[in-house]
Amino acid sequence: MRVICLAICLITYATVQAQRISAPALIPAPVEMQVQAGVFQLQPQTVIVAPDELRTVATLLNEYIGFELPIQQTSGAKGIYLHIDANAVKEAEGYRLSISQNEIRITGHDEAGILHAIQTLRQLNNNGSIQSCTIKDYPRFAYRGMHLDVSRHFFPVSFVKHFIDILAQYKYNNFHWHLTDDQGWRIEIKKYPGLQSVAAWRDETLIGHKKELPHRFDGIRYGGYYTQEEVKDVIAYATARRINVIPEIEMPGHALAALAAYPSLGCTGGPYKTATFWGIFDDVFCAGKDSTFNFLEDVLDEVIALFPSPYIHIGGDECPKTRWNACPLCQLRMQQEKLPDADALQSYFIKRINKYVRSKGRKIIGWDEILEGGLAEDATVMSWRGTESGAAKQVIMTPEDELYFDHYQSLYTEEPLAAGGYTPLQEVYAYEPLKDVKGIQGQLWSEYLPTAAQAEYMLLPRAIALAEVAWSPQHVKDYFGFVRRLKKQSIQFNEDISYKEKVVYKEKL
Ligand code: TNX
Repeated sequence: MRVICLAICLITYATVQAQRISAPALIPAPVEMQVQAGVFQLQPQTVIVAPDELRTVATLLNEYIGFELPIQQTSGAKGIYLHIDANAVKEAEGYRLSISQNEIRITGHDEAGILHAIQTLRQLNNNGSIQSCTIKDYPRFAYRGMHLDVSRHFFPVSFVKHFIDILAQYKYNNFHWHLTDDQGWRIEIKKYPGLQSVAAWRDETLIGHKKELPHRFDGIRYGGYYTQEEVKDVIAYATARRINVIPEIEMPGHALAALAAYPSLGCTGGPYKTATFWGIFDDVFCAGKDSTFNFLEDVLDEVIALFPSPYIHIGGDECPKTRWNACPLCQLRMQQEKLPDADALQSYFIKRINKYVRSKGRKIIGWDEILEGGLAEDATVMSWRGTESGAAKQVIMTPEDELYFDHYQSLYTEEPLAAGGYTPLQEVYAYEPLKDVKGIQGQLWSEYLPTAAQAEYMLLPRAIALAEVAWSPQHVKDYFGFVRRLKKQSIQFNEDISYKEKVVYKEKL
């Protein structure tokens, strides 16, 4: 009797262990998954069966799994079948994936759905063995974004593509490219060569804290910009991965680099220098001169021609009104337009640009300051200063406390210098937006990120936690389960994350 009991116990234990071992570590966690016995074994004779319009997606599948499987339109014996069926899969970007020993079937609502399924398959692939399972999956939020500031420090195209790869891998669908700021203008605008020769450069490599404080001045000219050909290349790369690229051209504030090249665009006429320290600067685009709007419209023309994104980000944040209040042309504009104060002038500025962008068939996104003085029609707001979204109808939550990845992520004493703030992995994971929003986005400001390696260090694994918040249904959220899955996957990003997942709550500091 005892022997039988022991045998049953051992068998049960072994089964439980087997199930545990075989439970695939997927991130973001899918909506529903049933694991079955057996595996699909990738073999050289395996074929991908896909209609012609899914050929590029099928090519990516090959790239991701490291095989060169033939892609054909008719069924094969042992195949991976891709097809789009919006009736079978109702949710935008959703997919169904079924894996048995004989075949893999992927049905997507759309091409994005197929691609997300392929990313899941990529995570399931274990040296050619793919666990049998069925998965039903679709995103929680329509907008899942990650931002990268390339102004404060400039990152090469190769890194930008790598960044996009990471986003695609974790089912993000928007890349917010912060291209201009006080410390450097990073996109080629053919009509204004000064943006390339002057605004793309500053006198120091690293960015100092404040003008008044001494910092490590090295006097080495620093900068760079993306040519329009490079921009096109990045957009094509992202588009193939179903990631929309949103360009940000900052206005009316954070404009010092542009003013350094074209001083007449400021209220005082300069001279100005591209900033070598971070913060908020009084010199901004002059709202009194029509030439400012002409310049910005020319810039937007080139930007719109390059970027297919339905949204163009126009900044709108942190614009001091010091110069406008002292500028006769701005005062005149306020009188003519019957604007009660400089906040209303900012609102006039954004509304005028909004009108222009809308006339080109696009919509604007702005940081939450664009709510001040009245919101421009149909504008989407990125809410960074709080968890409230104010009057805007379309809101993307970007709260600085939880979703700024330039903050420290651990209390490890050897953490590299970061912006103030402490945003550990668990805090990112725990983030829940307050109300019905369009989506959420992580921010990677780069004042303290002089190298691509450091940018990636700050990005991971927080962007992976955010991916799960953005994609997976709230009821499957489980921080410790997430960390277990992350550790299984961490081989992929080749880093020991053990200290990054240890949490000390802010209240205890
Ligand atoms: C605020 S958030 C900024 C950025 C800085 C960031 C530093 C926002 C719209 N503006 O200019 O880089 O803080 O954390």
